[in-house]
Amino acid sequence: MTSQRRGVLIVFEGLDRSGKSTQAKRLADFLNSQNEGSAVLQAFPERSEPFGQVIDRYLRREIDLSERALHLAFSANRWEKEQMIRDKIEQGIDVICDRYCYSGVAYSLAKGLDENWVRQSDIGLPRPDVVLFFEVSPEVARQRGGFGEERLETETIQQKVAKKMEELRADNWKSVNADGSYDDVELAVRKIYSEIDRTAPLTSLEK
Ligand code: NYM
Ligand code: MG
Repeated sequence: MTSQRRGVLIVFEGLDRSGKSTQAKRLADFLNSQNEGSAVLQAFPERSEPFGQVIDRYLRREIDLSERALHLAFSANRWEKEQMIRDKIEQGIDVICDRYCYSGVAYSLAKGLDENWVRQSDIGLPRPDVVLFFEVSPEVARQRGGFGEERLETETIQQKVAKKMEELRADNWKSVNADGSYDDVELAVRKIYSEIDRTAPLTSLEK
């Protein structure tokens, strides 16, 4: 048996319109151009999965959900992908997530849910090797065409989420100044990627 290096779990977090989806895709495309099949891109919510479909209908205002039910649906949607993430990483494939549990926690805290309650449902999911925190100034976000049309994309909610996300920062977080050009940001992301230490085993989210 050949021992191969494991893949890494990289999470892109930030507000709507911070450019994180664009950059998550660029990183995945870059890695696959270097070595086909070496990275997969996973967006959360993953709207094609059963819980993701419920979330999608909520965001498009087709159905209503209570705040706690919505929170659990977002978390369940991550559990729908947990085994896939662990399998890829074990196979040496990098998993690049466009949002993860930090969006889940920040949005629910912004709505006033209890912190201990909110954190429970993600405990045990794989812990990212690095969280790229996209920081964009409100002016630049506005120039990019407002936050968006779906539920949760109002400026008031976004400001509260920004504050909560700031409080979630931990030692595996790296700030990315997302006001720069797409090319500059892409280079900054690649630099952070190249510095990830993949010698230690993947861990899980704890309390
Ligand atoms: N969102 C996303 C949450 O409220 N909780 C979560 O756990 C996740 C992953 O979904 N406004 C919110 C943030 C977004 C919305 O995400 C849809 P996107 O990246 O626009 O598809
Ligand atoms: Mg959006």
